[in-house]
Amino acid sequence: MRIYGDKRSGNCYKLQLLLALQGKTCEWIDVDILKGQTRTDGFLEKSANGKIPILEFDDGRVLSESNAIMHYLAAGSPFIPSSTYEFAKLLQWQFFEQYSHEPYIAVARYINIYLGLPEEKKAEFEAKQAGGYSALEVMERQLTETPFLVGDSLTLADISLFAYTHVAHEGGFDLTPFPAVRNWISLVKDQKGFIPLQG
Ligand SMILES: N[C@@H](CCC(=O)N[C@@H](CS)C(=O)NCC(=O)O)C(=O)O
Repeated sequence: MRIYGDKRSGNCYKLQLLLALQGKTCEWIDVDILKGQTRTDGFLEKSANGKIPILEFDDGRVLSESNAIMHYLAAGSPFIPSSTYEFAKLLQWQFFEQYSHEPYIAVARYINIYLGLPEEKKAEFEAKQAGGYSALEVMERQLTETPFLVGDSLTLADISLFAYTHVAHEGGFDLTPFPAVRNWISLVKDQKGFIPLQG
């Protein structure tokens, strides 16, 4: 089993962090998205959507989408709550991450960190700010009530949202007005096995 990923990518870091928190390792194959390595015929044959991360099994099966891969890697672990309500809450946060958080905060960070904030991308970068701040407000509200997104302990929801929230400043976001989010970032960093994003 191997992961194809880019160590600067938050979506790929989700998997590295989850594995580290579980004390597990997995073979890792570096993919350079700026060199178009997700768009080669060989890669598209593995995963038609042409994005990393992907998890490839020894028999050739492939899983894509970071949050789906996390469910595979964490099956049966305490990172997935057993109560139906809490499990659905976990999914709620992962869908929120993909629709209301990542398209703003991760994309602004991509424009800044990967592309170096070129002049022709500045309007797009600015346009991502309002949506990103709205997502942070939603998180702040929850994290004022509970230490983790689904209650008292860390779940996949926290790992999914931690990936880009803790580097939100790289997308131009100031976390100063979000004390509960900042406290939650510290709580995640304090987890046994925690590893930082290596990019
Ligand atoms: N929804 C996907 C998003 C994956 C994604 O956007 N990956 C980016 C890197 S973070 C990528 O592969 N970009 C290269 C490309 O689109 O060619 C997930 O969560 O895995």
